[in-house]
Amino acid sequence: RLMEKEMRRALERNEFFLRYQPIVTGDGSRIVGAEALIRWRHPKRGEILPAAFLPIAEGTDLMWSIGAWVLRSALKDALSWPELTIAVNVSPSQIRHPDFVPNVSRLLEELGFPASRLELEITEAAVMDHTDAVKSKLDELHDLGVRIALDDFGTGYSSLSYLRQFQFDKFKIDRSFVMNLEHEAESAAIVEALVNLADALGMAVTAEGIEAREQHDFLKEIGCEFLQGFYFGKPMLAGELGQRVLAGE
Ligand code: G
Ligand code: G
Ligand code: MN
Ligand code: NA
Repeated sequence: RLMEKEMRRALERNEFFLRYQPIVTGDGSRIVGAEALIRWRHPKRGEILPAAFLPIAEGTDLMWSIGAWVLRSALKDALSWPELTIAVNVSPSQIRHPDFVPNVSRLLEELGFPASRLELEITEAAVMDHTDAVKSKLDELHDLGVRIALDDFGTGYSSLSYLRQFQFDKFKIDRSFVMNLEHEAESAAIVEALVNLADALGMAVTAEGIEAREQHDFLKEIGCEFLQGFYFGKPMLAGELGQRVLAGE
């Protein structure tokens, strides 16, 4: 429980912060969005990645508090980037919280933030159980104009049926498929099929984890709509992203 107590204190002391990773057009020429990624600036341990602390918060009211902080902070930062879509990750327990949809709706109103510029990233784990309850919440958000993306697509075990059941606007091709696509015919074939699937379903698609030029060349060739990865930009501070946007990237 030590970590949980520390996290509560971290929230009070403002030790959490967000990095933003750019999302670019398929040709790589323009930044059209950014994904908010939480970090913890620990007074003794330095910068801690979410994998080391979010799993401990998940399922407790702490995850709700952290999630609400992330949403508010990301939307406030994104007010400075009026052309960008801001992507925010939502945990399974967060979406199940009774105040989730009202909270999103209140925040958009309070900040005057256009719903269409907010994209919520949901994993399969979040839609797997309590399917009906989650579906009606996603429908409500969708009706508000918020965009819904299915994150880490292809890594779960029944992704395709989720595409039928839920009104996702986008899916994000997991980086495990992109990582080796220049060396593995299977990975390349899967990525190409997924890009075609998005097209056939009228959905947007982002390929994640692009690190090499060969990977970009392939994705450009097959017409992948959006791209994200270290090759185009690592998760960076809000100020750095702002500079790149201002520079017309
Ligand atoms: O930031 P990093 O690349 O280390 O992210 C690791 C994982 O943590 C990713 O799966 C990402 O979705 C998740 N993550 C990062 N920031 C947040 C957040 O603000 N909320 C939730 N629920 N997950 C996050
Ligand atoms: O929410 P999601 O699981 O998609 O979180 C994105 C995670 O992927 C973050 O931890 C981010 O730092 C990481 N990431 C983004 N681009 C790359 C990349 O090009 N290579 C690798 N190895 N990780 C990446
Ligand atoms: Mn994500
Ligand atoms: Na992902």
